[in-house]
Amino acid sequence: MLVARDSPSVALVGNPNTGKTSVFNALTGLSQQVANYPGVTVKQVSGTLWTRRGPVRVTDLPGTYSLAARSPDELLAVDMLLDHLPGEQPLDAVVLIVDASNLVRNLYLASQVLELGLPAVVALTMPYVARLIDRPVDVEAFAKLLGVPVIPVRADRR
Ligand SMILES: Nc1nc2c(ncn2[C@@H]2O[C@H](COP(=O)(O)OP(=O)(O)OP(=O)(O)O)[C@@H](O)[C@H]2O)c(=O)[nH]1
Ligand SMILES: [Mg+2]
Repeated sequence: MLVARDSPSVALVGNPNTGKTSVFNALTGLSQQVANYPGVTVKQVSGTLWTRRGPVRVTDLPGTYSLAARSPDELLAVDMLLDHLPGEQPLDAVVLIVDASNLVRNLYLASQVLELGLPAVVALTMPYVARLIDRPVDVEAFAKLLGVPVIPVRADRR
């Protein structure tokens, strides 16, 4: 796949089945497989997001529950984050994909990734589902708590 090198590099990081690939497809226009079960993405895939300031390299990663990887695909996601993947350029920023309907479970990885200190933004997926189950997320309070911007998205609707 042809992807701009030497442009800023951003990875989509999050728990399994949180909408990472849905966000990736929306940003890049590619059609990587999306399905409603964990473990769909098993290796890193990169694409290009065209912005007014030029191309950004966006990488979709397998899901992981923590930085202590327990499977080969989790390890790949963690290695990418820690700049341990040969041939991959270091990340300039991270987009944390957080499932609003599973907020507490997602906080474990989110806090570990934020501690790495890379510039980060949270894409809060499934906000509508969170409201349906009567657990809406206070986006402003959540952003204040994490110290990074939080953007609610309907990833499945681009
Ligand atoms: N309702 C709703 N569904 C979503 C949203 N984002 C993603 N989905 C659905 O959630 C499921 C998982 O989406 P994926 O994009 O495959 O998730 P992933 O994080 O890439 O999953 P893995 O690669 O297995 O870790 C799919 O059925 C999507 O259609 C959202 O914002 N709202
Ligand atoms: Mg995926």
